Amino acid sequence: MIDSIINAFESPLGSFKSESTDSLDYLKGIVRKEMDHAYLCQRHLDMPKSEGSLTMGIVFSGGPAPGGHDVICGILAHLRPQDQLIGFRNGPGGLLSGQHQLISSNDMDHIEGLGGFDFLGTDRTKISTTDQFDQVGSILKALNITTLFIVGGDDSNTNALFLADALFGQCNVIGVPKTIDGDLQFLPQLPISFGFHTATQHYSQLVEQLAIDSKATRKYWHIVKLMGRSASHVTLEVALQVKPHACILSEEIVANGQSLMDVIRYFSNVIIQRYQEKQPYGVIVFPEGIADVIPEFRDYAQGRVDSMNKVLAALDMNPIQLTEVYEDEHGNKNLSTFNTEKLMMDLIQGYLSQKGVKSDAIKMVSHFFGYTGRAENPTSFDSAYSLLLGKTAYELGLSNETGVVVGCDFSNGYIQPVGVPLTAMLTFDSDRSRHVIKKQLVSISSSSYQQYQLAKQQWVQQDVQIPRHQSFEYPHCLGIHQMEDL
Ligand code: FBP
Repeated sequence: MIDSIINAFESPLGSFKSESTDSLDYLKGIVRKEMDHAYLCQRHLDMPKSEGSLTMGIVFSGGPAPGGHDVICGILAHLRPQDQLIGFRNGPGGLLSGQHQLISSNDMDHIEGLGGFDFLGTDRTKISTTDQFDQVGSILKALNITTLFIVGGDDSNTNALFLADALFGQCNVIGVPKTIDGDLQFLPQLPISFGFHTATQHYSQLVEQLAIDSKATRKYWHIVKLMGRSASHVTLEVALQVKPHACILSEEIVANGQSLMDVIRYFSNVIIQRYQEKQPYGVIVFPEGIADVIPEFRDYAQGRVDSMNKVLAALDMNPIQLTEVYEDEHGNKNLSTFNTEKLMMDLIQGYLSQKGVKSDAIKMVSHFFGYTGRAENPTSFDSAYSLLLGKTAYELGLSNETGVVVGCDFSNGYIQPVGVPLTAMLTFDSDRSRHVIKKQLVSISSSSYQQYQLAKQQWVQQDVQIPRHQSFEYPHCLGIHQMEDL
């Protein structure tokens, strides 16, 4: 598989064609009108049409993800002598204020295969007002940039589409799919963003190391929160690899209508079962996103502490005070900095002592694995995939496409780079009263979720084994990995 991705990267530059001759018209005023023309851009092997020189811009947007530097290298590796690439520093905020630098092929020596986004930096500024579009338009014009690559997730690609619409005819805007959360998807043409595989491999290793340590010392329960804001793809992928003794996903909580007490009871019962079997240790895993779906946490995040304090009172625990909860410009809450892992640990401890488990019988340590996964050097898969995404973004630029995000269809057994029209991914968000690109959550009818549900009961009694499990060479969601029996 990785060889096929590399071959696609090394093949000569091709061109992209939309399925209709009026392809470039589909975007005009699209966000204001209806999105009834959404043509997939298919790659062809003939050379791109644009023969003149091109100045292109690139900006990282949102949280870092491993592979961003390889996206740049993917462009640089194919850059024609007459073209140039300008990088905007510090994300969309830096784009708005025109912070830029020329990127040369010499830069590849330093950044290829390097994790993080620190070569250019990033931020989460939302670009949505007419003034902002005009501002970006004049900065791009001054630099003679006629193609802009926005490397980002759902919010950033929402930015990309609105900007493509506003700058139609002046500058093409092309998205490159990034996010460790794995929630930017459009099946089958865009099954995965870069960064997801590396982050989940990184977290899997850390969680497995806790499992190994706890098995050796038989002393601690490790309560682990994993990054992944709305969707639980990260936790699901880690769980399928490491098989923690207990795990819960946000989508599972919603599907089962579970309350905070239901979740505490579930975790505590696993601990009690293992305690009775003389295994007073283990690993519990959950995503940070549970804070957005468990009703008591949601209330808490919205500044209401009563329902949380009712649960605490029921467990004979002291009430808590509100900590600061804020939202970024796109409406995302700071769930990573929310100390849910510690709170969950205390709640479980409270429940156990109510059930008569002595406080020294079960010792717990809480953990949060998040930011480090975004800085890890990309896996072979992410590195090859990001290079291909960069090359494909460049080909789309040469083909004069706009309002598309780079995709790659793996579903037919071969690698098919495509351009996915961002309009096809839009949805109306009634909470925010605007069109946005929808985050794709874990589907409870997906085969990964079904496997997880079938297996998790068995994990309660299982410990890590020697020899260790094989790490997933490819993201599980692509369905092309060799999976051991669960
Ligand atoms: P993106 O969607 O921008 O890729 O970011 C995802 C993420 O890593 C989430 O998993 C996490 O909740 C969030 O970023 C943390 O953001 P911040 O860096 O603003 O604390």
